[in-house]
Amino acid sequence: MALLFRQLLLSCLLLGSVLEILGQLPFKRFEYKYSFKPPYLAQKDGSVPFFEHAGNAIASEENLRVTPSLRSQKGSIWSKLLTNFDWWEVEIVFRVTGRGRIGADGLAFWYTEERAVEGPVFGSKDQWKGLGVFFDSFDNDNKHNNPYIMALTNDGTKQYDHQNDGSTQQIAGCLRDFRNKPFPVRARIQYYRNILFVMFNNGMSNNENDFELCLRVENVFLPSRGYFGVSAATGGLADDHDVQKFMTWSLTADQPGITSDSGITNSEQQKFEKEFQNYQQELQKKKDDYLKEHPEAQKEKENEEDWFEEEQIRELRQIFQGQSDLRNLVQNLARKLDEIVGRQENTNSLITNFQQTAALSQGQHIPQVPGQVPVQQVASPLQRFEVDNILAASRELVASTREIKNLLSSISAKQDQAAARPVGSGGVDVSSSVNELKEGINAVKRDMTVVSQRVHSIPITQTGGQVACPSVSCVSTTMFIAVAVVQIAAFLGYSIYKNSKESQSKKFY
Ligand SMILES: [Ca+2]
Ligand SMILES: [Ca+2]
Repeated sequence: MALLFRQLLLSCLLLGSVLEILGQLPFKRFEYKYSFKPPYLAQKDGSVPFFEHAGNAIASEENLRVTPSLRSQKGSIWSKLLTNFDWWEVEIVFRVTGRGRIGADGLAFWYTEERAVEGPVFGSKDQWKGLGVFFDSFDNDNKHNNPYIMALTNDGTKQYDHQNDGSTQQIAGCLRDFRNKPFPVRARIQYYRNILFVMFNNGMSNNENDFELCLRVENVFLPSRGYFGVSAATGGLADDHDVQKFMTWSLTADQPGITSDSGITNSEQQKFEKEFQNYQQELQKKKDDYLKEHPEAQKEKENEEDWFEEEQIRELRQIFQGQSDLRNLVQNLARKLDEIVGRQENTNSLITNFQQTAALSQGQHIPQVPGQVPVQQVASPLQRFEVDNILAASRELVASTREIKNLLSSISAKQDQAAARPVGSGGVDVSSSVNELKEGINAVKRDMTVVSQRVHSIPITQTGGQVACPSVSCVSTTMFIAVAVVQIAAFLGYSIYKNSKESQSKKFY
């Protein structure tokens, strides 16, 4: 009960906070001048539009290798333009890969007043003014807490404490492994109304929206305008640090173009969109031209991936994809179950409230609201376990009815048997035989009496003073005994015949 109540309370709180968040959700606008992504991330000359990369960074069509996996490398890429919006969200899609179990040093995202100055903090300048979000691979302080993600703000006075992995300087952080993942990892860094959010997708699934919260800090005050940058460094150990996408959105409280607070109107937005489309078309045209000139390049590119995928890796990838799909399915199921449970609990609480208020307001609860109560009763959803109980009970009922039926039919069958079975092996049959015997004997007696009466009633004809036998017929004693014996023998024979017939018929049962 307490658990149920707690769940209910939690879901209510969650709903409340979701509604609150929905009310506060900013409007997003993609800022292509602060973004890069494939295809055609880099142009023919190796430059990235609106960005500038430096150090050991190499740009290709598909990604930007901030550092290759060589010792003591430093590389960076910075937006050329200063931001022209207050709040923003940046999503970086990247990979940190190395052959070793441990890698170094890490990758950093920057939003700073200054740009493109090489230095010791993941390849960039120390004592920065603004925000750094570090993906620190190497465990300098040996606390077994790396790879680690952390956010550090700096007003230009603090020096990064490399030896302790900046553990005392961070404003927040989370322990997440981002090295050697099957899919690119993603970090979503949002700065809106002085709240800093970092969401992280650990690249264990190919679901692009599989983000989890890494950190959330309130009252973060960053320079109102700044440059975006990414830098990376390697040390004695080395990883490849590859950025595949860097996407920026400006965030506003009001829908752009409707109010003038953000200074952006509908026409401006359309202008930007058109400009972006033109740019994309131009880029596409140039690429197509290039491919026309070098058709072999396209083929090589297409086949490259097949060449590099070994059989084992492909198998592993397929297994992993299967697992990921399963995981997604399970996650979806869990989400749906939560949803259903939440809905049921909400409905239950509503019904309980309704019943309580109805009971409190009036003693005559049901007729008071004739239209609603039956509807509520009909609509009241049963708990899952209640439904199960009812089903189990009905199953039991059916089973017992069946048993009773079987019992009844067997009883009636036995009755029929008993009725059809004329003689059993018990004393009843013997006594009936005895009775029949007695009756037979009685009949014989009666016959004898009748005969003797007849004998006595016959008029005596005197022949010389002697009583003579009647002339008609006169039964002698031997004759009488012989008749009696024949009768008894006949009766016994019939009796034996009857018994043998019964025993034959019993064999059928
Ligand atoms: Ca470190
Ligand atoms: Ca550490």
